[in-house]
Amino acid sequence: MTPNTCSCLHRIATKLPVSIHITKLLSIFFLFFVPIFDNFEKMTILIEQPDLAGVEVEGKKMETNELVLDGGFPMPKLDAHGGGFDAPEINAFGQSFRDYNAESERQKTVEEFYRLNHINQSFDFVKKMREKYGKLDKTEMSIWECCELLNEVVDESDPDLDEPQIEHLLQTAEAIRKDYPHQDWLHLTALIHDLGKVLLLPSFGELPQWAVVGDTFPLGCAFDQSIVHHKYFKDNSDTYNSSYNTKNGVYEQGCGLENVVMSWGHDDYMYLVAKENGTTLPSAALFIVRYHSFYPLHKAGAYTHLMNEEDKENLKWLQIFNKYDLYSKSKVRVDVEKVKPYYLSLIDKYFPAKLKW
Ligand SMILES: *[C@@H]1O[C@H](CO)[C@@H](O)[C@H](O)[C@H]1NC(C)=O
Ligand SMILES: *[C@@H]1O[C@H](CO)[C@@H](O)[C@H](O)[C@H]1NC(C)=O
Ligand SMILES: CC(=O)N[C@H]1CO[C@H](CO)[C@@H](O)[C@@H]1O
Ligand SMILES: [Fe+2]
Ligand SMILES: [Fe+2]
Repeated sequence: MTPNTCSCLHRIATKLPVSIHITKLLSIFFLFFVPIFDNFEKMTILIEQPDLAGVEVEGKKMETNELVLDGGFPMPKLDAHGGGFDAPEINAFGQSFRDYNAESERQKTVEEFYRLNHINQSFDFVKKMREKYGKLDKTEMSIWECCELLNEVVDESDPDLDEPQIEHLLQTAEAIRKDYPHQDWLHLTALIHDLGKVLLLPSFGELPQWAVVGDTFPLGCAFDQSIVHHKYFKDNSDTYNSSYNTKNGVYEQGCGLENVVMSWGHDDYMYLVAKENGTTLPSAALFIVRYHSFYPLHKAGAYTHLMNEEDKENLKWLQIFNKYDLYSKSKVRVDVEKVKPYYLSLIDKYFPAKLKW
C-alpha cells in the first residue's frame, strides 16, 4: 500500500456507496415488511438507513449503539473488555452478519485504517509534523470561515452524511449548551474541536486519513494494550526502541500530558492553532480539543500515570464532552442561521478575528 491509497475521507468513503444502495433497497423493503420480518429488522439495524427517517427509526438506531466516530466511519460500540474497541469481538460479531450487511466490510476498512496508523505514527513522525504545522503558515482565516471550509470537505467526501458537517458541529455544541447553559466556553469548544480535519484538504497538505483522524495515543512510551487494534504496533519501529518501549519511556511519572507527544492528527493540530493564536479559552477547553480522540485515556483509563493534577481536573470536562462527541447520525436538525449569531459572539469573545493556520 502506498500512502496515497488511503489518503482522505473520500477514499475511505468509496466503499460506502455500495452499502447505501443496498441500504436504500432494504429500507424500502423494511418499510413495507417490517411487521412481518421483525427478526430481520433487528439484524439490519446495523446498516445505515438514511431513508428511514423519523422518530421511530431514531429510537432503533440508538438501541444498536452504533455510533459515528470522528473519522466519519461508523463503528459498533462494544462494551466488552472495559469498553475498548476489541478486534476479536468485532470480528466475531461481524462474521455472523457477513452475508447480510456492510458491517464486516466496514470493519475491514476501519482495521486497515488502524494498521497504517499504527505502523506510521512514530515519535519521529510526530516531531516532524508538529514542527511543520506549528509554523502556521498555511493560511489566515476566522474560526467561522474554517467551519465553512470543513463543511466543503466533508460534503464531498462522506456520501453517508445527508446534512452539512457544520450542522454536526452545531448539533454537538447545541446539545451541550442545552445541558450546560452557563459554560459558554464548552459550547465553543464543541464547535471548534474537529476543525483540524482541514488537514485532509489539499491546501493543508492533504494528509492521509491515518494522520488526521482516529483514536490517538502517546508516543515515546509503550503502546498500551487498550489501544484499538494494538497488534499492528508490531510493525512500528518505536516498538523496538528501548528508549520508547517502557511504561514511562522518555517521560517521568506525573509529568503532565502537556509534555507528552501524542500521535498526530486533527486534535493536536487544532490545539496548536488555538494556543498559538492566543485563545482565551480555559485550559479545560484546550485539553478537550487536544485529547478528545485519546480513547485509551478517557475510555480505558490508560496512561493516567503521566497525568498531573491539572490533567485530572480537565479530564472530568473531557469525559462530559465526550458523551456529546459520539453522535448518532439521526439527530434534530439545527437551524444554522438562527444559532450563528450566538456562536459568532463566542468566537469574538475567545479568539482573534483572524487566526493563523
Ligand atoms: C505508512 O505505512 C505504509 C504501510 O506500511 C507504508 O507503505 C507507507 O510508506 C507509510 N507512510 C509513511 C509516510 O511512512
Ligand atoms: C530510538 O530512540 C532514540 C531516543 O532515545 C532516538 O534518538 C532514535 O532515533 C530512535 N531510533 C529510531 C529508529 O527511531
Ligand atoms: C497571540 C497571537 O499570536 N495571535 C495571532 C493569531 O493569528 C493572527 C494572524 O492571523 C495574529 O495577528 C495574531 O497575533
Ligand atoms: Fe468530534
Ligand atoms: Fe475529532
